[in-house]
Amino acid sequence: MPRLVTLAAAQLGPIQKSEGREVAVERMLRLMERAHRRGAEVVVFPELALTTFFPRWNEEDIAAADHWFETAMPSNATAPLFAAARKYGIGFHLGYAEKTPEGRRFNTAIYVHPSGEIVLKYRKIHLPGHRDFDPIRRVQHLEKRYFEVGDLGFRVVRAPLGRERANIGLMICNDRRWPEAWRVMGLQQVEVVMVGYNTPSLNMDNRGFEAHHLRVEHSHLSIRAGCYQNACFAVATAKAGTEDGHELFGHSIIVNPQGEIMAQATSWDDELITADCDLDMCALGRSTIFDFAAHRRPEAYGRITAQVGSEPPPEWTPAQPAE
Ligand code: CDV
Repeated sequence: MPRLVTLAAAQLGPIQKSEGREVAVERMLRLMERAHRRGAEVVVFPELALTTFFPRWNEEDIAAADHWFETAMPSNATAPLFAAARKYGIGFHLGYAEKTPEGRRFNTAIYVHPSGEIVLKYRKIHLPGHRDFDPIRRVQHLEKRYFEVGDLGFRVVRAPLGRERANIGLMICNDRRWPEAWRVMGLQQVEVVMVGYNTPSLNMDNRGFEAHHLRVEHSHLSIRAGCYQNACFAVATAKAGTEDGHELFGHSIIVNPQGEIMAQATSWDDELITADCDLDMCALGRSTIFDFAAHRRPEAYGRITAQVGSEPPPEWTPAQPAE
């Protein structure tokens, strides 16, 4: 018997700076209802799904950005999402900005069981961008200013997913580009990775040339490789379209353990894509080419955890000095 689950990526179109959570939540509720009608058992929403991608806006006083953050989950604004999960019997993934009671700020994602209970929480570890206003950049990316590095690691939990139980892991946006994040979860036999993202259509660093068409390619390449090399599915969901003049690409995808794209969004707006996923597909890779117990060689991987930045290799010099 296949272990079938129907997974959905609920891509969101743009959310403007002036729009409140209730606008986003209303749109998300419509997507949940659509997911229910299509038989989806889990819906994955993007990173920072409740607001515009606010790290592009500079606030000298970080407290002035507090209105973008959630101090409780669920809150009054997000409670309808939890109620919809119960009504439809659907689990969901939500990305949001979290401010803890101690005043710590994180870029956070949760996976919520259809009962409304939070099964798994993740706080983004790879924070791209910079801490201070950068005059060279076309658009600011101040994640390092607004968020602390996540302190929950890359945890995987076995939990109900539709009628099955599955090994579930979460990552957020830039994490998808780091093989280390995937492998730490692969080592916990992850079967479904949920990842939301906000990625500008253009490289905003303004420090070199990255062809426009390769932006999506690099995102898909990273997700497909992560799935293949760790024998898992991924649901990767974008916030897409133009927010206050700043374009984010869409192209949300659902990927299988062979690295194949099973479904892909084609708009840069609210859009639901679904795929029927047999979780037993994870067994092939995990028991053959990526049978970690048989083939990994951690004794050769010391640099991966011992070192952060790269360093130049030693210079080769010929044994015989040139005449
Ligand atoms: N939100 C993100 O983490 N975005 C980054 C961009 C800045 C490159 C990403 O990796 O998609």
